[in-house]
Amino acid sequence: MSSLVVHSIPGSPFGRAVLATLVEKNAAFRFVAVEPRSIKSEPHLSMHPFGRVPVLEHDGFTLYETQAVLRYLDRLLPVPALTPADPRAAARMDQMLCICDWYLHQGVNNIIGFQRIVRPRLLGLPPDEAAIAEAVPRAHVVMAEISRLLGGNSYLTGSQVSLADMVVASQMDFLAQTPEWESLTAGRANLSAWLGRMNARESFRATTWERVAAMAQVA
Ligand SMILES: N[C@@H](CCC(=O)N[C@@H](CS)C(=O)NCC(=O)O)C(=O)O
Repeated sequence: MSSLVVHSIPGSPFGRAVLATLVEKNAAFRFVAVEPRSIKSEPHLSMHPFGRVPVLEHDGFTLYETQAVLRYLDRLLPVPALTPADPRAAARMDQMLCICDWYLHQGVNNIIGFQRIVRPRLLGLPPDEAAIAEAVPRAHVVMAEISRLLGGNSYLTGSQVSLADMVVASQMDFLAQTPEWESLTAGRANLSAWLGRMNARESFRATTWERVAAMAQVA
């Protein structure tokens, strides 16, 4: 059995970034499903004191925070490299990872994605339309900037896939399941084309919500 263990919730975009990275690396791993209602209590808090997912365990080493986990995996499993060698492309990757944490997730996906998908699907509650409406202008700013930085490249840092694509595409594919997606990508065809490219990769086909839920059942 693999010594790499990912604890996450099926459907979690941050969790998906870790799982997709492991698939890109062709690494064996085990998936442990975390029950959403139990993440703010023990035993999960012993692994992640902030009560979130994902968490990686590797031979007694426990790590949380997706960026840290991805960089660890990229050093641990260096082939194929998911950090560009070129300093400017690497800087773009770092920038995209920060944009994802600070602007795409915070204030956009944790509002629109949460209200549209998580609340109805996992909590059985209706979306808060006012919260969504308030987040949409921020979402346009984020989408415009990611579209501008992507430009005519195949991937976010150039012609090769990187950790930035793993993280941003996981968030974007979540947002793509909401009715807001159409207006958010209007006039930004490069974003939809890039997400299509990402979704065609084995790493993304293997880590859809349904496929991760199925992993949880056999773990
Ligand atoms: N900064 C954390 C964010 C992780 C995060 O927010 N995960 C979400 C799921 S995608 C979560 O655990 N949400 C539960 C909550 O906020 O209570 C990371 O990069 O891993």
